[in-house]
Amino acid sequence: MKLLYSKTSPYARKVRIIAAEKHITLELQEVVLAEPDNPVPDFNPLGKIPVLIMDDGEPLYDSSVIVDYLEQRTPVAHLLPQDTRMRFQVKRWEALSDGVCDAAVSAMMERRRAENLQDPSWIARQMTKVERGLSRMETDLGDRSFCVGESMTLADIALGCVMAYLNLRYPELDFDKKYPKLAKHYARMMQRPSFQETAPPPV
Ligand SMILES: N[C@@H](CCC(=O)N[C@@H](CS)C(=O)NCC(=O)O)C(=O)O
Repeated sequence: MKLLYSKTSPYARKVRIIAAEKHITLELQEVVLAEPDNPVPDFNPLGKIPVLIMDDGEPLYDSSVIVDYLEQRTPVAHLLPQDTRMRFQVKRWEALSDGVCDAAVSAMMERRRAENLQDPSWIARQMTKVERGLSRMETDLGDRSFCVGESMTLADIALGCVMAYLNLRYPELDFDKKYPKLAKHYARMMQRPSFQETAPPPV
């Protein structure tokens, strides 16, 4: 199986961590989305990464679909609880984490436009989603070690990818200081090889 990815994509990192935790080997193909002839649209009409190309050539996207596929592929290291209520709590953490990333990515794209073309109200609207999401997660995590239950799940992985991405793209906002429980959680996750091996390079 081949994963189209970039080193800074938080969604692709989530998939790479899940694969590492479940001992699933993925062939990695790094792509540059800014290059007009990048292969991603051939596999995902939305032109987004990650895309998983399965052994028979069929592509899977988006990241939450790929995660479900990897989870069902092997019983090694279950990252979604069997209990239905807990399972949907984990999926909600994933949705909130991905949604915070969506808003952060959207604000970042707007900030990259020429200054006279930027819409500050759009950036503010997206960053409000980021702050509301982080604030909810800080409250919900509290002083617990894991987002849901007593062991690591997809929720912890998705949350960890958010914090790293925000620190990479918005270092000046010092989210670690504002959300210390989330920062502590990320530091704990970073003790795992799967997190260390997939950490985004400094930009
Ligand atoms: N919901 C998608 C989001 C993926 C996404 O937005 N990826 C970004 C890279 S971090 C991307 O491919 N952006 C290119 C674009 O939107 O055209 C997922 O979870 O896979």
